[in-house]
Amino acid sequence: MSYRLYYFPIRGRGEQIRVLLHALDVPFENEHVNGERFRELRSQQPPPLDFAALPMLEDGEFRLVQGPVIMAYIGRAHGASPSTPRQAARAESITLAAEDLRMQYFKLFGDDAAAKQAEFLDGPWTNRWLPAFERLLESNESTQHFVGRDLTFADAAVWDVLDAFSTYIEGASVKGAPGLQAFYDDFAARGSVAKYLGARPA
Ligand SMILES: N[C@@H](CCC(=O)N[C@@H](CS)C(=O)NCC(=O)O)C(=O)O
Repeated sequence: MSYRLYYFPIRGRGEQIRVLLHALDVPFENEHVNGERFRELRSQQPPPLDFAALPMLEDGEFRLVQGPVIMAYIGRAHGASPSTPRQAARAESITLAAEDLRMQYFKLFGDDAAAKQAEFLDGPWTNRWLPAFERLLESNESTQHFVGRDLTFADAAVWDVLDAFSTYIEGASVKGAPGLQAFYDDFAARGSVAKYLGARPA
């Protein structure tokens, strides 16, 4: 039975999961949850959504929420999670950092979006986040990955949040961090990822 991913019909917090599944060539079904369906899911008893929020991954009878944990679950199930406890913890730590950055990203819309975005790009984006990710890549044994020598779920999590900024925040790019830029480009060029990116809706 293939996975079923429940998320709104946008990229948001669901996209890192879609990108990871494509990177691993793992088949899955998207359930694009509209407002009415979301209300229905929230009103069902017992509630399928533990915390009344999406994304949710269904794996047969098993349902899992919390994006970063879904990423780790898929990684562990499909050989994209480090084998030692320390390296696995590093991958989780980096995935949660990507989520921290994503939370900053969500705050950059709405009232005064242009001013908030410019301030973030001049400040934390340049001074904190790009150097942190660049440093992690440089200190890893392979500069193509964040942890170890092979693809892990942390790579997909970081790639996706960088992609959200690059796509939707005017002026955001990873050009100032050459190692990160190379990682970003290499990840997007992976066969199954490139195929998905070429076909996904805007
Ligand atoms: N920590 C959770 C956050 C989940 C979350 O806040 N999801 C949002 C969409 S990105 C949601 O369902 N919002 C609808 C609502 O809270 O009513 C995760 O990473 O999955």
